[in-house]
Formats: sequence, structure tokens, C-alpha cells
Amino acid sequence: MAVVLILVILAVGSVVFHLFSPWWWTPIASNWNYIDNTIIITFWITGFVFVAVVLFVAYCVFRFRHRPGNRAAYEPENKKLEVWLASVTSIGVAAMLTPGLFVWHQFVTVPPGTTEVEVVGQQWLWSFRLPGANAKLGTSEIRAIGDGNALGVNPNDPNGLDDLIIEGGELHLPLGKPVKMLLRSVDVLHDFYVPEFRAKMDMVPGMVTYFWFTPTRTGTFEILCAELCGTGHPQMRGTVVVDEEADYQAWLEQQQTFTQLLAASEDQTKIASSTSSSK
Ligand SMILES: [Cu+2]
Repeated sequence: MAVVLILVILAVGSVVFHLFSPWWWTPIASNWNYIDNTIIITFWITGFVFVAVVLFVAYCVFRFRHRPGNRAAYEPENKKLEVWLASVTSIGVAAMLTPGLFVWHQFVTVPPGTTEVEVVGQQWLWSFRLPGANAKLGTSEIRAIGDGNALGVNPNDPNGLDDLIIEGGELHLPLGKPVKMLLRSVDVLHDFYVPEFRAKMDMVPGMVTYFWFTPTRTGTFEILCAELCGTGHPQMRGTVVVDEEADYQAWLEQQQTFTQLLAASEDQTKIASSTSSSK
């Protein structure tokens, strides 16, 4: 009888805990409420199955408890039951997977007029590149990584010279404008994740992965790395600030272009070599 009671408390308690849980999603800040809907569908289906199975076990423990003289019936196969269980399971699994396929399609189908923003992950910081005056990002190349060019922007591509480079700093995005996030890594696997945007994607060395989203409210949001990437992984944090257009433009004007960064690092090498030769 105690076992029956524990099972019933487990089923009811899980539902009550879910309804009154203090841990819930951060308030959403992007257009991806589809992602929340798919999770809610999964909660309903798995929750229903969990409660049904636990209560069924409780019922069986009670109904078929030991009584002197009772013998179990031997019934290794039951066609009807097998067909029934297999169909219900298939419908349940399909209902959980199908919405995900639609969401995924939208997640990687970038609408026209979307601005590109590059995110570069490295052990253990986040850097960003925004298109400059020509509204086009230049190409990048791992071999180009060096002094003054931590992101490996291709110096021979004229499109890249006016790109704005934010090394290990804060990324700002304008409110209500769709952005395509191009994700790169220069060393190991990382994963760009901002919980409020309901969007994340792995960053794979040698590949450019992407997704798009539209920020739907202003605020400061934390970037987490969602792929174990070494000892500094928990400290790999960054910041995205979603601004009103005027604030965004003001921030944009303060950023350095790739050309400026290259010139600054050349100056530094000159200073370094002149001081070392004067010794
Ligand atoms: Cu990482």
C-alpha cells in the first residue's frame, strides 16, 4: 500500500511542482516564440505519458497485489495490445518532432533585407564583426589571423576593410530589425546561446553556421557558451545590448574599422622595434 501511495504522490507532486515551479524561462526577447510552443507541446505529451504510466503502475501494484493462492497468467504475446501501444507511441513521437521541423525551417530561412553580423568564438571570449559603410562583410581566412587581426579578416578583400571589429566586447543590435548571425570559431567547438533570444547554434572550426532572429525588446542580454570548450568554458560570457535606432547609431560610430585596427597594430610594431633598437 505504501508503494501505491508513493507512486500517486510522485505523479501528482510532479504536476503540482511543474505548475508552481519558481524556475521558468527568461522573458522572451525575440520573434522565436515558436520555440517556446514546441517545448510546451513536448511538456504536455511527456507530462501526460509520465502521469499515465506512473498511475497505471500504481493501479497494477494495488490491483494485482499478492494474495495467497493467486497465480500469474502466462501471456507472452498480445497482438492487439502491441498494435495499440506501437500506434499511440508513434503518434506521440511524431507530434513532438513535427513542430520542430517547421520551426527549424523558419530558423534557417533568412528573410530578405536581413543584416549580417558575424560572431567569432575563441577560448574564451566572444568577438563580433559588423558590415561597414558598404553594408557587406569581407571574407575571412584562418591564415590571416595575426597581430591586429585576431578574427582573421582577409586583408586583400576590399569589402572587409570598412568592417567594424569588436574584439571581446559588447555587441549592440538595433531593435526590431532582423539579423543573420554568422557563427565562426577559430579554435574549438563553441556554441552561441542567448537564452532570451531562444536561439543557439554550434560554432564549428572551419565552418560558418548561421541562424536569424529579430530582437523584440531593448535590454542587455548575456551570451553563454553552450558547448564545453575547455577550462575557461564557464567564464566564456558576453553581452548583447538591444538598442533603439538612435542609440544603436551612436554606438556604431564609436567602433573601429578593420583598417583602423591594422594601422594601430602597425604603429605599435613600429614603436616596439624603435624602442628595442635604441637600447
Ligand atoms: Cu566556448
